[in-house]
Amino acid sequence: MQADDDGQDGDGQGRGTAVITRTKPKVKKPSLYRVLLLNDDYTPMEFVVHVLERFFQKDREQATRIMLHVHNHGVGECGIYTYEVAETKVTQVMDFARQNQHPLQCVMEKK
Ligand code: TYC
Repeated sequence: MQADDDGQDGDGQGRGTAVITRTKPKVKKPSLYRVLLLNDDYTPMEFVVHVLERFFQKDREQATRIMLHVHNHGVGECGIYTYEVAETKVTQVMDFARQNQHPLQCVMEKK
């Protein structure tokens, strides 16, 4: 920040006002969060593929690749989002899994 400095304690016209100008742009990059699916022994593969298509806008091929990665490695990334979007995805997936009585777990972690 910088203030008026014309030595007149004002706007240069003797009226005693001061203008403060912002020199540092007030912008912050939002924190990003990974949304992850966790493997389990019971959720059907086809259900996981459907979740990835429905909530993460993956096509069948991408969804199948991610599902198999989770199946083989225990955890996998569905996408990277700002906090509120990530939180919404997790809630949607957990609600949908529960409605269908599958133990599928979805979590988020700060990048
Ligand atoms: N392991 C599950 C099975 O063999 C499939 C599965 C994949 C479950 C990914 C959860 O996040 C998951 N039916």
